[in-house]
Parts: sequence; structure tokens; C-alpha cells
Amino acid sequence: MKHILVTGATGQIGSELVPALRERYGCAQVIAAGHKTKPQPGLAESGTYTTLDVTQIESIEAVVKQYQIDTIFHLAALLSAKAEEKPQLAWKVNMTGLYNVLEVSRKNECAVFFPSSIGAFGPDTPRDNTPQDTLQHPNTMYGVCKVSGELLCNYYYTRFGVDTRGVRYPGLISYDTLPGGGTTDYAVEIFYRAIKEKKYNCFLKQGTYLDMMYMPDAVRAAIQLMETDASRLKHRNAFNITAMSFAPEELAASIQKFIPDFFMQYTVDPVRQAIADSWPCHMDDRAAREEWGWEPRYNLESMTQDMIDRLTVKLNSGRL
Ligand code: AKB
Repeated sequence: MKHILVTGATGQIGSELVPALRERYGCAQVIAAGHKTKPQPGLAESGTYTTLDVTQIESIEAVVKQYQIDTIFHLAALLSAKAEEKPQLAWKVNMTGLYNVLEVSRKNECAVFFPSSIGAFGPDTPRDNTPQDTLQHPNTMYGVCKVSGELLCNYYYTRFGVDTRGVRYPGLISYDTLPGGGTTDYAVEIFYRAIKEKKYNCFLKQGTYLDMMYMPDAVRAAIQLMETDASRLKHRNAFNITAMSFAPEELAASIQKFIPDFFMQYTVDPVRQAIADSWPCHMDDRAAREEWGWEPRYNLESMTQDMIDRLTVKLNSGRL
């Protein structure tokens, strides 16, 4: 990876992946691209930032040629709940965007990282110990795009030799940038509310177990997979990876260890609850562990402690 492009750079993953890549490969080597004209200050100050609409293939090609890009981390996408609200837009951004990135990569010999998701599974997938290779019949637009994206990436690898790789991310928890429009967003929002108001109204019901991961692990996974010697990979798109599995009440209990008077109540959102009920509780990520050495560093307790520490600093500096 010499010249890297990150699409969706202003989003939840991008805003942390870009600094990690810049630290590893040099600021000048990593181009951050997003649809916002005004990105977070850090992104534009530490290197090049460009606005990019991934539905416009010519714009992607122009950036790839201008900066002699050889690797694209393609993160631009609508999340699950947003995609249910706006399915036509989701198809356009999530699928046309990916197709455009793959076509540009085919012509310009770029490697591609594509983040799939637990959303690529559906109601008939085994929910416990979800296998790497199993039934994938999602019933959401987000899931349809993710499973199609996995297949399209595989196709570009086998048919055209494009070096496509990807993971199935679980819900991601982070303190830098809020996710927007996901089903697992409760696991981020809860921390903001716990620290500011000591209470949270959860939109998923008790007992809803989902796979989750802290952002430093998610960022490390993307970089580690892209750096792995290709000869080690049997799967490419997309590896199950997980770090923890919990239900909302268990996350609340974990927060209460640090904020004892934190209180959680529930007002279930039927749309997001139905999405969550169609997703795995806990994926089997042995293929990732065996093929490229995946191993998470954070569990529920260490993630909770770090989130509270970091968000408290943010609150005290007036940025929360
Ligand atoms: C969402 O909730 O939509 C995402 C995901 C699990 O892919 N966080």
C-alpha cells in the first residue's frame, strides 16, 4: 500500500481509519474522501481531503489517477436503519458506489477493502456460532447490498484479479464520530447519555444479543487484513470477525460499574428490533483467526472503561 484512498472518510470508521493509516504510511500517502464539504478538522489538517460522490465513477477515477492510488478502503455507505428508510438511495450509494470503485480498481490495478457486516446474514442464518460459510438471505436493503457486495468483490477477484478483501463487521463502538442510522447505534449513544444525563432510553429490547467490537480493533483488523500475504487467504470476502456479544442490559450493567446511578429504560423501535432479530448473536470468526491472525484486544469491560475515560475527557473539554 503506497497511495491509499479512503472513501466515507468522515464516517464512524473512516474518521479513525484515516489517522491510523496516516500514522503507519505517512500523511501524504493517505487521501481522505467524503461527501461533506467541511470534514472534521483533523482529517483535512493532517493530509489531503477531497469531496467525492461515489455514485459518479468519473470522480473516483479522477482522484485515483491524480494521486496514483493503489489501494482503496471503500467505506462510503448508508447503514441499516437509514437504508430501510431510503432503500432506493441505499442501493445507489451502497451498490453503485461499490461497483464504481471496483471498476476503477480493475482499470487502475488497485486493491480494495470492502466492509461487509453482520447485516449480510438473515433470519434463516444460524444465530449462534454463525459459520463463516452459511445461508445468507437478508431481508433488509442494507443486507441485500452487503451480501451482493461480498459476491461482487469475489467476482472481481476471480474474474479480473482485483485484490479484494473484506470483513463482516459487527456493531462498532467508538468515541470519535457518532454512527448514523445503524441498528447497533444504541451501544454508542448509551455512553453519551450515561455520561451527560445518567439515563438512556434504549430502542432495542432486553435480551437482544448482537456481536460488537471496539473501534481500535476494527481499524486494526482492516489494516492487518490488507497487509496479509495473499497466499495465506482462502476466503477474501468477507471474514466473520467479532470481539464480544452482549445484550443491552449487560452493557448497561457494565456502565453501572463506573457510573452507579446510571439508569436504562426501553422504548422499542419495531423497525430496528426486527433488523436486530434477523442478525447473528455471535459469529464464529475462526477463519479470520487462522488465515490472517485476527484477535481482538478489547472485551466488554475494557471497552466500557476506555469509552467512559475518553468521553469524559471530551465532555470536560466541551466537545461532547
Ligand atoms: C448497523 O447497525 O447498520 C451497522 C452494522 C452492524 O453493519 N452498525
